[in-house]
Amino acid sequence: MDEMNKLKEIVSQFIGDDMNVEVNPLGKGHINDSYKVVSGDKEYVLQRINHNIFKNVHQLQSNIQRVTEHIRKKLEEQGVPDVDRRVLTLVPTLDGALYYQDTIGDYWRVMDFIKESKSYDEINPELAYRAGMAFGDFQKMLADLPGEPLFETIPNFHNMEARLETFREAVKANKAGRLDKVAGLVKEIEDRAEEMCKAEKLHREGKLPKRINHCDTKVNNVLFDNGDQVLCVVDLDTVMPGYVLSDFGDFIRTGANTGAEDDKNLENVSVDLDIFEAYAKGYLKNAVSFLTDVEINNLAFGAKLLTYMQMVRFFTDYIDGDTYYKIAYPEHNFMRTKAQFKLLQSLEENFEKMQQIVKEAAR
Ligand code: GN1
Ligand code: MG
Repeated sequence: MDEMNKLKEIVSQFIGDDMNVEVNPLGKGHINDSYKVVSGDKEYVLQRINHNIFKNVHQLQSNIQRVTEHIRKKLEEQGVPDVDRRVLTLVPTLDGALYYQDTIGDYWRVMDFIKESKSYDEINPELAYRAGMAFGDFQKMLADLPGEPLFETIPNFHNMEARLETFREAVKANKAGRLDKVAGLVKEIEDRAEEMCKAEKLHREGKLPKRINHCDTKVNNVLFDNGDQVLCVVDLDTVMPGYVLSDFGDFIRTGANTGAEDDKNLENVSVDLDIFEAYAKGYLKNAVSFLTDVEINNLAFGAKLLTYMQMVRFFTDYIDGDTYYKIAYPEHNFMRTKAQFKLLQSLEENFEKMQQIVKEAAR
């Protein structure tokens, strides 16, 4: 069976047979494969879940189901109009399951496509302000999720100590033989290691709580409508307990970068303080009521931390021989590493200003 027929056969498990169904690639994720499906006047997103990375698909899907149902209920209670565009909706298989496993063992899921929506890779301060409010609201809505804690879909996902351990093992093993030319950057990582493990330390001391976080607050995980108002946040694979500074930091890492995450021209890469400020104001508008002083005082640190963490993750994958992230060319992970390092340096240079901005925004 060719690839397209295979995709159509998978779609039919969720929506039944449709001879005229259209399936096309969608989005820029580094992990899962996404497709847009059109069947009559209905539109869906089909995704192949990367099972090497999300080892327990059942738990993953159950998290998403709980999170989306909880948010849906809140929105309905608040009388928010157009709820179907304000939260993701999982489409079960015809047998009522939240995912489908095909004959070669791949896992698939389907969601409703959110109509007339768009995402941005680059934004302006006004959009950053709205995105900040959206992520603040997201954390707030999930604060009273009933029942068991959510599963950690990827254990130790934003745990810097664990990430550094994995990094050091990769350096030791030097599997792809790439270490010689990158020794300088290994030192840059080690020089900052202690500072960057501060969150775990604060947590152990009981000073920094874990809350339900999105854990992939990339700028393009926010959907806007045609009038540039936020519809909802998407990509809920990693919603799990974590530090709020992570969610704050990952948005700044992606949304307040004047260049791209993998920019080949490092001159393009730096922090845009106007976007930083707008996001901080929007986020804190909705979140200041439930955050502690320690959380607020560490938001700007979160921007450094998540950039450093992403640098470490790309670098680890490069040293390992590119087994985790999809790459577009052989040195892609190294380019990503260098671009994240450049951003980190810019964040370090501007750290005092960022601290001041957060302080003002929290008033
Ligand atoms: C991955 O696939 P995507 O773009 O949603 C990664 C994030 C990284 C990001 C870097 C499960 O997200 O943690 O920050 O790439 N997701 C996972 O661009 O590892
Ligand atoms: Mg993601």
